Amino acid sequence: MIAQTDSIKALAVERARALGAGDVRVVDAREDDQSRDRMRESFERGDLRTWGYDDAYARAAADPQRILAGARSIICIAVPYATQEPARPPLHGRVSNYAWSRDYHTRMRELLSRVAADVDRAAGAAVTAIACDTKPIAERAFAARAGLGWIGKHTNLISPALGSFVFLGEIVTTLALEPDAPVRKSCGSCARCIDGCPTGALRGDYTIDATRCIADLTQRTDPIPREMRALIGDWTWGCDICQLVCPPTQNAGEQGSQAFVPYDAATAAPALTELLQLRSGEFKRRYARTAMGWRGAAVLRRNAAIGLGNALDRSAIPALSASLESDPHPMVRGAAAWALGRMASPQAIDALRARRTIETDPTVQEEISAALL
Ligand code: B12
Ligand code: SF4
Ligand code: SF4
Repeated sequence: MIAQTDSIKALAVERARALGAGDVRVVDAREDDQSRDRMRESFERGDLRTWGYDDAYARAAADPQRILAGARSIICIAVPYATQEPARPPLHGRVSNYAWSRDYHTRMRELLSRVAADVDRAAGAAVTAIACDTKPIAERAFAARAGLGWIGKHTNLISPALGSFVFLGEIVTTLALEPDAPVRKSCGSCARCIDGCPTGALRGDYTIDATRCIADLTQRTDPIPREMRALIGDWTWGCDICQLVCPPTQNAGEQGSQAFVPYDAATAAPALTELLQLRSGEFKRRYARTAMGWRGAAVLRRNAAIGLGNALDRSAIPALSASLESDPHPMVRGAAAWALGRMASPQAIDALRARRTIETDPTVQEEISAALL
């Protein structure tokens, strides 16, 4: 049986690499107490309160048995995705590199299912279950224990060879595969991600207040807290700053394959005044196939308004005024009001005053009042 599991591990590694994995390692599937405790502490602090994670989630995410009863090993897979950022003209938003090509959930599922099917076939039985992002499993902790890399102060897993721009995926199996050794590395005295984070989300002790992270803020479906809006800068979706400044990630370079190159400049660097007009037809055509497609068009329009408010370019006032006047979603009208308040030019003030007399939604009324203060 040992010879058989050795050859199954080698098969899984070879197949995953052939399908785009940059590294593949195995960890035993025992419950990860350290990760459970760290998650609990994080949830108690409220770091993930926008996600509704709780104690039950921490217990489940630390225990691979919840994914597959009888689990004995996890094949942890890292797929590099960094490719070159396209040029961004003024008034164009910035999109995190994980979201500017085909949705990674779909790709990772394809890769993981194909490798898992090969493992099942070699074992002569169904011995696997796959996970990527959406299932309760502490992906970074298991990846680190498997030896794919170490968890950095920006809280992402850093592979010594690939950097941190890697997606993680797991094949949980009932087979007892030979585990790999963890990487003995840490960030040492480096603090570049902490200094670089525009919102102060990173504490420096390998924890994050995710409610301050731009990646979280730009995918909220409720209004972004007012005090955080200016800190978002030109990010339309996600944020890469803490990784772009990270030395091992810089040294790794752009190792994403052609498949991760942006669909087009409009997806990776959208013109914000156009994004402000985004309706469901164009949304489905352009964004639904990416990882920024899951929160809907109004969230992207809201983010465009915030980006324009931060650009402080008065040429955007007509577009913002039109949004304030006629966007069907109060959250977007509210963000447009905020952006116009940032401009504070006579034209922007006029638009706010005009809308104040006819706006019926109390949340937008409140945004207009705050913008006029
Ligand atoms: C919720 C979530 C978010 C939230 C919260 C992020 C966070 N840091 O917790 C938000 C929306 C902010 C987010 C942002 C991003 N995310 Co996200 N996210 C997730 C998700 C779904 C759950 C993470 C979670 O449970 N967080 C709760 C915390 C407390 O637990 P944890 O992150 O699992 O890990 C902690 C424990 O493992 C513990 N720990 C355990 N043992 C040890 C040992 C040591 C020594 C140390 C120091 C720590 C430690 O420390 C870890 C860090 O706090 C995972 C997928 C998954 N199922 O894991 C993807 C995931 C973590 N995200 C991912 C990505 C790509 C991103 C972004 C880069 C996207 C972007 N560019 O906008 C950013 C990165 C922002 C950042 N600095 O973290 C990747 C990370 C890949 C990688 N290389 O690490 C994942 C794994 C998805 C995937 N399958 O590839 N994400
Ligand atoms: S992704 Fe951006 S906002 Fe989030 S921790 Fe990193 S630098 Fe800060
Ligand atoms: S920037 Fe420095 S401290 Fe932050 S994760 Fe990278 S190596 Fe670690």
